[in-house]
Amino acid sequence: AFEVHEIVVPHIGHVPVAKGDFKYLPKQVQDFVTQWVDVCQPRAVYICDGSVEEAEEITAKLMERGTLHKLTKYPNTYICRTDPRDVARVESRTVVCSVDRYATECHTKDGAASQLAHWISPENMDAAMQERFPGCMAGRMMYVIPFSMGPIGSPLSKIGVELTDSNYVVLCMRLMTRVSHDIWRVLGNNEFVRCLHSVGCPRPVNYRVVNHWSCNPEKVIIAHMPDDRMVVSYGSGYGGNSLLGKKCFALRIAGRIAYDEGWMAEHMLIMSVTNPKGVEKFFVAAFPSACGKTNLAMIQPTLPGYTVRCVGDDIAWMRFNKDGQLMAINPENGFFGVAPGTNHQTNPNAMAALQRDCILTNVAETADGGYFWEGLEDEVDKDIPITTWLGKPYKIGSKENYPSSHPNSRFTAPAKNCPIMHPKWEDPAGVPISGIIFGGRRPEGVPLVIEAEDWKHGVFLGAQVKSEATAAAEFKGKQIMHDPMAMRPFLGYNFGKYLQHWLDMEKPGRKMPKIFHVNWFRKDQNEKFLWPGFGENIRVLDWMMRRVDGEDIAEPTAVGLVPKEGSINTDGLNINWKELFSIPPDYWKGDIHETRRYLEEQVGDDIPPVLRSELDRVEARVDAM
Ligand code: GTP
Ligand code: SPV
Ligand code: MN
Repeated sequence: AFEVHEIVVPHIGHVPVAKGDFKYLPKQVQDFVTQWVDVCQPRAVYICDGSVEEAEEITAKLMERGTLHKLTKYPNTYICRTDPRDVARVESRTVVCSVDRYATECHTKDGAASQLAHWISPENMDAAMQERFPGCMAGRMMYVIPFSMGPIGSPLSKIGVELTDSNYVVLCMRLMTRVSHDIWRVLGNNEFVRCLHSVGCPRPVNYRVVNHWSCNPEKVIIAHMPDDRMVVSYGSGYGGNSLLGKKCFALRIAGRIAYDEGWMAEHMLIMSVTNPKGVEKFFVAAFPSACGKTNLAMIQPTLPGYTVRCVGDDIAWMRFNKDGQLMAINPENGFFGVAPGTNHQTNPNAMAALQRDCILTNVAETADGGYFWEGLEDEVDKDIPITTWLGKPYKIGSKENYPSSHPNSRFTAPAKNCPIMHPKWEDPAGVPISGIIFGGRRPEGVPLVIEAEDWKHGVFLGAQVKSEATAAAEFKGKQIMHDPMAMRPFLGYNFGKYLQHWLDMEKPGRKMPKIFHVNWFRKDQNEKFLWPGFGENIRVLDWMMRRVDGEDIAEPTAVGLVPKEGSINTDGLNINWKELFSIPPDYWKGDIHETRRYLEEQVGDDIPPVLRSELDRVEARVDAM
């Protein structure tokens, strides 16, 4: 005879804990999980520990379901095709909740709709959640992901917990942030950023799921509650909409924390350049989405004797230390980079990072189990059969089923895969910043590089940033859009206050970095780029380094300082200097008036007086051109 022992599965309410020890979680996390288990009603709860075994288990599930597909050419590398309706950030459904509308939005002129952060009232926020979250995880697993933005336990790092019903999100969060069991110990009784995500497809699902990718495009919302340090996202599984540590936490919520605490959270790469004399300087650069941060952060310099090393490619957290030096850390742990255009010519260091342990989303696949996208034509067998991101056959050079990959298809790669990571990329003290670079896609009128006259003028240069729309969000066509500081989609509070915060960074005793604006994307009459870009951008970085050292190689113009003719090394390039650096008066008159119109409409009475006087000053000079 034998006794039957009941296996006791721990429960949260009536919901079983499938993995992990709920009792081990800090009390405030237990409360957070319990609260949302009650609302979302998952079939079970899975507490992630970030281990390799866990990733293998989840990967196997995703392969079984058909969401992930193994690429046999590279170890531990997978391809994922989303529902074609869920391929980019959705700016129009990204909102910030505050009691006071003007904590989030500016006092726009005549009540014009805000393009710089979208406000949602607490009442409408409650209603939006009531409509979506009750029962939204029915029949699904709720994953509890403990993560750190920045090295675990470092004083500048911040901890978040994401609850999600997407196992794709679990795998990507493991690559993009630090997910670990150690988080619970480091967190102790402290507060954390609360992140709640659901694809919005409770079971039973009574409609066709496209590509085994669950999402709910009609009901998408990405909402932020900066006062509660909380992010709520529903309906999309894509990148910036679902990997809540990234844009939602590290920019929108952290931006607000940074405002309160006197530091900065910016959409910036971090890199260093070492010149042939062995002198190293660090730069950060803010370009709008899909405008070249990843590429610049990893460039292979074409000038001999120069070395570039990468600290980060998308987000910088920065603060002045007690010596008045601006220090930057990269809060991320991986790259979520634009695939098209990436190849061994343009970005060999990214290609090196894509040789193992990656997830590729919405790219094409070659018949021999490799990845393919626009830009890799010369790196695969010309006749090889290709399957597009939509599952259609494709041959290189053919118009049929072109493009093979979605223009916003992306790779997710661990940072440690990149061969030029800076030895200090995880240094808790950060790296010292000498220069801040703004830029955008400006086919017309804007010279290769402009240097700000001082900090105030630099803040104005940042506020002036515009760029052609890209596939990173839902905008159609190549319209030129304002994207001040490359932060339009990522603001978590009133943009006028954000500008004032930038101005307030300048204080006696602080070494203010020089500020620049670059444009790799100016075109000639035949629509050809005037500048070769990529590795050749080292020539502009070299000029900036010399400017940081005070070399007399810049001359004043109405819009800022520009290189004296010949002061950028263009040896071996076939460059039309005049065209590349010209500042056409008519273009700039139109542009500065349009910028005034934009700032007066969108920022209105919230324009800081100092910034308004910069606008007046530059406009008067341009009008006199
Ligand atoms: P997010 O990840 O969306 O924030 O974008 P990002 O700023 O990191 O952009 P990324 O470096 O991925 O560049 C996007 C596209 O711009 C790619 O298709 C690149 O090939 C192209 N690109 C990058 N640098 C240059 C350059 O110097 N010249 C030209 N012509 N194109 C470039
Ligand atoms: C961007 O759009 O700026 C990105 C990609 O870096 S996402 O994470 O989707 O925001
Ligand atoms: Mn980005």
